[in-house]
Amino acid sequence: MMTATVRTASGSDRVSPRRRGNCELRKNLEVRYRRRVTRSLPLAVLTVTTRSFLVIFLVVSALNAQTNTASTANMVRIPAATYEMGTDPTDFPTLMEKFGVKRAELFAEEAPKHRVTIRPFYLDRTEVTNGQFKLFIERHTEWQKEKIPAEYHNGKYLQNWSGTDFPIGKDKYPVVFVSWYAANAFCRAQGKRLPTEAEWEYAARGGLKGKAFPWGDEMPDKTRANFNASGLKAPTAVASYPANGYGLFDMAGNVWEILADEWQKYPAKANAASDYLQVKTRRALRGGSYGGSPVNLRVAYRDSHSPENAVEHVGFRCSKSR
Ligand SMILES: [Ca+2]
Repeated sequence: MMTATVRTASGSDRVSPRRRGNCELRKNLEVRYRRRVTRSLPLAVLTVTTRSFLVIFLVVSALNAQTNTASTANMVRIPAATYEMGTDPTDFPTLMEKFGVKRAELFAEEAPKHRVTIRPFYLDRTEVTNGQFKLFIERHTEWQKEKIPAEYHNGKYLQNWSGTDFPIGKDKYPVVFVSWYAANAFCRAQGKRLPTEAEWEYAARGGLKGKAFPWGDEMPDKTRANFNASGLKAPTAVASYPANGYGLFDMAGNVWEILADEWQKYPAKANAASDYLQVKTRRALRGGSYGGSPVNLRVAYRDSHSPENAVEHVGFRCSKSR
């Protein structure tokens, strides 16, 4: 078509005026058509591209929504916050009197009270159960008690289990005799992580400000938590006591909870380990246990142990960044 038009135009002296007019008309129409195509082509490409991106975006969003819904099941969303973490030393005398404690050093690790900011995150409603941990070791066999490398536990890992079976009837009980490494591995396998101390303390407060326990300032009793005065001398099934204001169970008592953080004086510095299996330093614990005194159940109380330690009164729960 292009070749014919050029040829006609170049030979215009030899054609009649009428034919010349037709040729010019055709030429004009072709120029207009080419301009229109040239103008509309990028628009068409843009429309197709936009539609493709929209379809891809919707599919990816739907997949993400499914993933988030699945991985945050049985978790509570804790909002972003800036709060006063820990205890002021001027409160030590009052605390000593209230809890019948003779040594101020018991509270020393909680001081100074300091302001921390946390980002929004999700936290498991309950401590991780035996039933959940069994599913984990069935998929990740390297964490079974017969296979776990010696450096990741103290010789008592899953001591109360028989092979891959937890004690009969204890499906909903918190898993214990787990090391910090195994707790980490479990959370990572769920797309989660261990909570930080700052996150855990804020979540334990359940929306209350400056209160001693997840429920307020009233002293613990056997209707509120599993601790030494409950007289059970063993863990209970998770969520056997009332939840705090955020819907979290057993933030006071039942079993101590392993946290991500290295044991440090306040204010602690962020110290995310690039490889958790290389960690050698002590790690923070929170919340007290079935054997703990009321003072241990306070939201600000701190304790710690070695990362390989697997004992009968320590378990964990997982968190997840938003
Ligand atoms: Ca607990």
